[in-house]
Amino acid sequence: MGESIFWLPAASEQGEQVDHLFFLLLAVSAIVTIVVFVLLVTFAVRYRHGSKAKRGKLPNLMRRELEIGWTAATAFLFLFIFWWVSSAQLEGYSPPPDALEIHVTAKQWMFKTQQPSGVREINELHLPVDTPVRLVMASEDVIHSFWVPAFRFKRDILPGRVTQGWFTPDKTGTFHLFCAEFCGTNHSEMTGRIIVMSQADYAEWTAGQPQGDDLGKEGAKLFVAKGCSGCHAPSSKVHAPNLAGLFGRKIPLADGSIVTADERYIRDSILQPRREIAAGYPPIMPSFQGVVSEEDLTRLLAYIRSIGKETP
Ligand SMILES: [Cu+2]
Repeated sequence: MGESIFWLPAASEQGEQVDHLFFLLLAVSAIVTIVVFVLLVTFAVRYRHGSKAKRGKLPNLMRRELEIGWTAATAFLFLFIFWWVSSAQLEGYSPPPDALEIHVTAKQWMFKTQQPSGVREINELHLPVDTPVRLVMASEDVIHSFWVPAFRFKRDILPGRVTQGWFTPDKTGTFHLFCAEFCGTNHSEMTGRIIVMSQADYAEWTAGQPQGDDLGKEGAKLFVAKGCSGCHAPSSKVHAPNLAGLFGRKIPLADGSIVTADERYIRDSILQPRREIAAGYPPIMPSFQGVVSEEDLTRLLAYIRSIGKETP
């Protein structure tokens, strides 16, 4: 379907699936509405006051079959929709491991984005086409929401938490980005552009940008500057976990449970280190709440992620 004031064509693989689902729901609603109205009008005419239509009971057998028929049919239809929606939703939470990682920091009233190469943008994001993109998002103040209508992608960005989401743009072009959560006075101006380019154009664009340090390198500097390395460096005399090889591993906790060392866990461990203590370590780490900014956290996370592949 082409673009019109009623319809914005999907520009991501996931968006097409959302559209199919939307049209299925629309068709089901339309069919039900039509059936109800046709029966309503037919019965109103047929059984109007004084008409000679038969008004006796239906035969018992037919009544039962009708009941079973429509109950089973609607139950199966809705189970099918439930299965479809939930599998699409769940897929939305498990990005492919090779997805391009984009960090987004939202604040009143802008989106700051950073590419794996270190390139930073404000209210803009350049992406290559046909490449899965994973967003790792944090807020510096209030709740925002990253909404790209053409990608059928909307995910809240919450203060105090890392949220993630992914999509695969499959058309080149420029697409609107909106904040979809009322976040203060200038919320309506919190908009931006997603520029999807061919892979070659994207490579050229990246090469032409002033290269910032990549996030991981900035994180490595912060790791020393904020004193993390004092305890977490392999040479340290403090009994603290060595962080090389940590990312993505299953970590046994002091309370007997097991967590995956993902962004959520590492972020919480920096801000609330007493909450989930790794088994075998004393709870001596101080909280870095208020000491490291949301953007610094992003850098530290990128650094810890980057050394995650090294064997400890
Ligand atoms: Cu906002």
